[in-house]
Amino acid sequence: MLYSVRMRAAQGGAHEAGGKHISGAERLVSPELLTSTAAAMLRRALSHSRGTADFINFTVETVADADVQEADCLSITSVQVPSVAAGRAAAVTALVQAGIKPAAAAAGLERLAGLTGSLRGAMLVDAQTGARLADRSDRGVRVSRMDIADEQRYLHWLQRQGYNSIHIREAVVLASKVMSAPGVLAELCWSDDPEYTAGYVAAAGTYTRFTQLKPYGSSIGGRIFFIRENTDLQQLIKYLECQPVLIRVPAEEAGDIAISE
Ligand code: WAQ
Ligand code: MG
Repeated sequence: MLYSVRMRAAQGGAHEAGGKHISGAERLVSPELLTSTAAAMLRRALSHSRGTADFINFTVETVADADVQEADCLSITSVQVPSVAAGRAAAVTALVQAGIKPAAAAAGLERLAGLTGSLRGAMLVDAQTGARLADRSDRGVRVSRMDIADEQRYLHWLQRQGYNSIHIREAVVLASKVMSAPGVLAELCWSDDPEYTAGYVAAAGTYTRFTQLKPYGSSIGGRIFFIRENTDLQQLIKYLECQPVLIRVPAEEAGDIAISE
């Protein structure tokens, strides 16, 4: 049995009462890690660069082992870009390579860049037309009930590639679940943390980081999932929100670690 632990924190009241989203986190942990996981989330919500939360919601639920699916971890590539404009142009190119129509890729980027506040979840966007799908206005679709299968191996794997930030650690797990969903072609994301300018495009097994997708100091970030035509949106949203998924570190890397230890 595992526990799904979810936290969302806001300032100025609950999200549903118009509060500003401060922080959120999703984990899927064994019973012995439940208390420490929840305590770490609480600490995070209370000291966040986006501001101090005055509303914090926790949800803890058991998940039966038989209900858990597995999915492969994306591989990570980093692209240094000289400016936000260059990063955004490179991100659009990566989306087009992933099969998103150029106009839809550009429209998706404009949707993120044009937000006036951060949503709690992701926008779904048609990969052909750039139209927003299943619009839930400022709520979006919150991906939940996912974690890494073997955390120590994952941290080791990340560290060997020079990645230590918690932003990357969490985003790769989220993007790996999203890319395992039926109908998702690609994801575009940048952080809502004002000091964090990097973002990524996930597509076709790869998580491509761009060092600058957002100006320093901006606290508006977000996520867009580009959806293939004829996708059953109800089924997709159910998978993203509810299906428990554990992410496996790539097999050959795991083999390397086993040999070197
Ligand atoms: N499901 C859907 N959307 C989410 C979720 C979720 N579980 N969590 C966050 N979002 C949306 C929400 O609109 C946030 O405002 C936005 O994404 C950004 O969330 O160096 O830190 O947690 O490799 O601020 C990218 C890492 C970090 C780039 C992304 O996102 C790198 C990050 P944040
Ligand atoms: Mg954030």
